[in-house]
Amino acid sequence: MTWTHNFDESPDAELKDTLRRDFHWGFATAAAQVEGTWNKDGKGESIWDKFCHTPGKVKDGSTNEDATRAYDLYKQDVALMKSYGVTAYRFSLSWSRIIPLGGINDPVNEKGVDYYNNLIDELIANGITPFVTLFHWDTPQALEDRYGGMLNQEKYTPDFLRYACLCFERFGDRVKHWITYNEPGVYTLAGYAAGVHAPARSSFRERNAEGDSSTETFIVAHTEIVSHARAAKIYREEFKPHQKGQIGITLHGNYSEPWDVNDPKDVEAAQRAREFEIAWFADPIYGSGDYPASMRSQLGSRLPTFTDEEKSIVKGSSDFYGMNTYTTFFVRHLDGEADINDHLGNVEKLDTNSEGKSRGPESDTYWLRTAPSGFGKLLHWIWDRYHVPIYMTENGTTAKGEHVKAPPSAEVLNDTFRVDFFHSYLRELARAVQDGVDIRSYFGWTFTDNWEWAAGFEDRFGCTWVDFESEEKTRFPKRSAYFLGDYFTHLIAEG
Ligand code: PNW
Repeated sequence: MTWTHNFDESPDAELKDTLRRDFHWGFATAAAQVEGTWNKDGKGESIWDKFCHTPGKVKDGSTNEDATRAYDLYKQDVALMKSYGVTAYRFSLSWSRIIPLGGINDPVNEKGVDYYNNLIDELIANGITPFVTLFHWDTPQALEDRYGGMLNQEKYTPDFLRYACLCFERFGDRVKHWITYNEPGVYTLAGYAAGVHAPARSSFRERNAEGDSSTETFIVAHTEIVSHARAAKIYREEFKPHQKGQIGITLHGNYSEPWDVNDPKDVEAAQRAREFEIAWFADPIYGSGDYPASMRSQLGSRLPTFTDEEKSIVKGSSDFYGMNTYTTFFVRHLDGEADINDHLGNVEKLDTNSEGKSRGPESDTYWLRTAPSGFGKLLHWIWDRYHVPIYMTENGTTAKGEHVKAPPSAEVLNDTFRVDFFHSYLRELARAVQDGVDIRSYFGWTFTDNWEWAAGFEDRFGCTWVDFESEEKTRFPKRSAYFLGDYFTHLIAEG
């Protein structure tokens, strides 16, 4: 079944040909969420493999052993993406598939390298530009066991750099768009502050046996920022001159609106919340070169400091701003001293504002509501503060009622809720471009329904419905996949 869309009327008519001719659009995925083949063809264990085999950690009790079987079905997937009209595909490499034990002196798994070579070749043969993320949360378990993974910056960094170099060497002749880390913030907040993601550490003993949310969260973030910068430096010095690619980092960030726009404390709190969530990583890399003053004043010495040498390589270490964003929250200030385990900036995040206005319609994911106007404001906020080209690397939603038995009905596949989400956000994106914001890509999250981390298979983010019960993980296109193709044809300038 296909659907065609018409954009001849206002306000879409005014947005025609707004995006640059070489604008990239497509879908983003992550290795641990789609590949499957978790322990075959030489792949080593990652922290997510361990996490999902620990009872009680994943909502539906599932594992990612098979996921969508993207490892086996990559040719079929590339053909399906091509039929959607994408021009680019963002995927991540599984570190422990390439170096099963992860470390600088550990052996390389050539079968893993072959898999990514084949995927990259298949994409290029089909006219699809690969965007490659080195790290999307799946640290090799062996490194966690050896020295505590990213908690040990000194031991971890050489291991990460060797992995990064190997990837530049083996894939960089064809990959011209590199992303070092996906959402270093969500990795550390969920894995070390809340303890609900791998490696499952926090101060909360009812949930995690070990960890300290008040310190480890910031230590791990520091390791990510500095090792990103070292990888970028090596790429720029040793690979970029002949490979001629770009390298950067992808940060998460939702928009924060004041709960009461007339209360200066809430206005300040909203800005502080944006700093704790976004500027935490973005200020050192794109801005002042250091952590925001608001964070230093709340966290004191629990927030690490950059050495002069670190500062000099971190600032300017990303060629572009890789941006993942999903939603907006209303933010109300809290009085008194912040809790020791606070990571938000001593604020409360709410679904309605002081006038009772909702932040948007509910999806099938508790934190995610459709909130396009916040997205438009966020694009301006990032552009005004950092002034670097923005690559949108993830954006998308779940929709209620899609968690059904196969085969899905025509009604389920006609995912108007997701179409409305994309439509409203892309209008904001195109308007921001008209206002002068430099945006160069958009990757929908995500290509197919997949294994949504601790939410298991219950949160379906795909533009393609997947029958997870079937051996073939049968794919059924949803309307939103075709919507994106049609709308980008309208928005991207011709020729
Ligand atoms: C991203 N938040 O994570 C990840 O990059 C994907 O792997 C993931 O599947 C996708 O978004 C959907 O969850 C996020 O709470 C998780 O704001 C949580 C948030 C944002 C991004």
